[in-house]
Amino acid sequence: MRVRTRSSAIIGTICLVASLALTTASADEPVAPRQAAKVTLKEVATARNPTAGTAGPGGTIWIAERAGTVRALGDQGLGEPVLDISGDTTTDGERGLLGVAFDKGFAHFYVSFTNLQGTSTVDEFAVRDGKIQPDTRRTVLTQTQPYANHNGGDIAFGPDGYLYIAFGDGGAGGDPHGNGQNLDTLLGKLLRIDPSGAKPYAIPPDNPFVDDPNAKDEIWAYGLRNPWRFSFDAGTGDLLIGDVGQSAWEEIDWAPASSKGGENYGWSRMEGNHPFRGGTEPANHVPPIHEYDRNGLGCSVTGGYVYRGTAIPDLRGQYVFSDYCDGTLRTLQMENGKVTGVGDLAVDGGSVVSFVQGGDGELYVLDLGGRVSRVDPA
Ligand SMILES: [Ca+2]
Repeated sequence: MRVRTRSSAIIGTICLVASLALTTASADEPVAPRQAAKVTLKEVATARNPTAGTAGPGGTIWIAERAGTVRALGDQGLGEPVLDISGDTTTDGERGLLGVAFDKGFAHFYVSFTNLQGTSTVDEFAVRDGKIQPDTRRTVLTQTQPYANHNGGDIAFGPDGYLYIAFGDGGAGGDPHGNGQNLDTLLGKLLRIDPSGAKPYAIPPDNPFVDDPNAKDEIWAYGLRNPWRFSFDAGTGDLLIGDVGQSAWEEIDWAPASSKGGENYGWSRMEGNHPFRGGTEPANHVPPIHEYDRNGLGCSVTGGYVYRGTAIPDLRGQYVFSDYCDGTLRTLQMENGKVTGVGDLAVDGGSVVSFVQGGDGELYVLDLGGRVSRVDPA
């Protein structure tokens, strides 16, 4: 039995915890609640344990299924697999096919999965005329995993044209290897690479740690536990990360489009805004823009997207996210990286494992149980 809390659509103005050096403790002006968006979930397909998706060529949505297949959703529904790597992955622990992405112009398709040894792997395929070219497959990047959980695995191209890869801290519990704060490992990080710049990939010259011999050049941001889903705001270019908490606090992290990278999101010295197991707050800690505890709102945050579609005008500019354990679709209203209102859309997406943003900006919700739903106006 899942514990569920239905909050009112707009809880109202909230003030962020003002305990952090980066936060100015000013009395925020109250913000008038906006008209709550009225939505419904329109089931558009049933997939087999969908885990991730991305906008594809020709207005399609490409859906990754955990066991290793990818299928395209179009006007005729969900087609036969356009890719099958099920012989190269397993679904034990938190493993499987975990992320998919196209580069600009749909020239290449990328898959992020754990291989038969559990190693996180990002592979590339060339795409011609909207079709994957299987014989062009190559491995871009790998990362061995000490445990079967916290693989992260989401991938997406940023507005800068670089490929971002999210990796969890390696797993077990409490980050036993201290990977989150260790700049000499790719675990517990958000990476930024240029897969077209060299083989297997190039490092963007303005990555934040390229001049630090003790830090991996791929790192864009660090201090992450299990950044299961992240996205870029299609309107502003801002980065939003849903970082799954250990046992107490689920969080949403944020960086502006103008960021030069190098953000330290705190794990495992901090869980959300709270010192973790006696940890001290890093001086450069970037606190979450939003956190919630596990007293009813869920147990594992699923990051989503800032809505930039046209079908639901009242939802425009709001960040839509959910929780795997409580599939209520929730919203953040934001101004310049500050949350000015939290609410929910009063619809249940099931075991929400991921969101997908269509090429038209409309949002889809993936229920690991199979349902693929579009967020439609009610
Ligand atoms: Ca954090």
